[in-house]
Amino acid sequence: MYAQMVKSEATKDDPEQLAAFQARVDADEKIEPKDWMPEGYRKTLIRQIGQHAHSEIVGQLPEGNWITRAPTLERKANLLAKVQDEAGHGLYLYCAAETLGVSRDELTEMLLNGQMKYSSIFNYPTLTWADMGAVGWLVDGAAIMNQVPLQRTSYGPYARAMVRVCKEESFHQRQGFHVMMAMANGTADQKRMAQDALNRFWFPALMMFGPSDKDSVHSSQSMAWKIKMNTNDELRQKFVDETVPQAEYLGLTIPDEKLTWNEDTKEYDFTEPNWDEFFDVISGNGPCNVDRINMRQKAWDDGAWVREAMIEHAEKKAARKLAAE
Ligand code: BYC
Repeated sequence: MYAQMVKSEATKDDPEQLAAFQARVDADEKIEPKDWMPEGYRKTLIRQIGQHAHSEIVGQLPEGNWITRAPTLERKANLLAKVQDEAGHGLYLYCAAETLGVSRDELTEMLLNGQMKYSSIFNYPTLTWADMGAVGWLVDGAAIMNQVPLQRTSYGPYARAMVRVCKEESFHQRQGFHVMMAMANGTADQKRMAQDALNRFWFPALMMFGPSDKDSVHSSQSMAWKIKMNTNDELRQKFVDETVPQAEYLGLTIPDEKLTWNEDTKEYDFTEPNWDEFFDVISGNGPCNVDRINMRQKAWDDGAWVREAMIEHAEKKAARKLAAE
């Protein structure tokens, strides 16, 4: 079922149709839901948009965990709004995926039975309030780095969803940085907590961009179709280059002894994340994978009566309309 729906495969499409499609993509024309598209293009989009939507929804869990424990009313209101925004992002993205002929229920089932992935980052726990700063600063920061170019992606509904998502993510990144500033300039204990959060989230944030280019299975085809605009390593490098000065401004130390400015490349040299850990986490063995999926399963089960009531209501309404005609 999953293989049929989202796994890319050697395409059997007509070469002329394929060439015409590629010419449209190369000319930066947007592909819209009713346009002809190669089956592999459709499946790749369902996989990527679905995974992105799931990440937004699962991503609410580590932060939602801190709403009741925010240190001030203002911080609580900000965090509440941020988590609510993530729900909205998930909904725009599920809607974009639905235009490709997959239902939200099917996508959710594939998340719950392990056939679809969500971002590796959300399998790490949020242990202290400083983690809310680190998540906003680094996780939303990495998400923006990846998503700003996706506003130019070839599939119209995805590109348009990204415009709004990016506006909100940039607010999220700033609220995270603001929390980090308060902690880094606070008491010695607060500064220690901020440093500890940076230590724990740095390498997982670098992993968000995906495996190194040599191990990325989808990049070349996805980039040819403009489903992806940059390679994983390009975006990771950009993230490091932009984030290092921010850490310096905070007076915090990036936990990488090899981090050095390279005068020749005009980029930072840095240590790669532990890729064995990354592959282990995306195979379901990270610290919080089981908890996250159990929470989503519970929410899905608890919401069943609402979905059923909505469908029944819609069916009754349609029957009444039909009877009146
Ligand atoms: N986590 O060939 P590759 C957010 C998988 S969070 C889990 O390079 P691709 C947010 C990949 O799926 C960010 N799995 O793949 C922020 C593939 O496995 P399958 C969500 C990962 O797709 C704050 C395999 O590894 N954003 O928004 O070309 C609060 C090989 O990788 C990861 C998006 O999803 C990972 N980090 O490139 C709330 C952005 N990396 O599917 C929410 C859109 C790789 O063959 N997505 N894998 O079994 C993308 O840009 C791309 O899908 C990726 C991966 C760059 C993530």
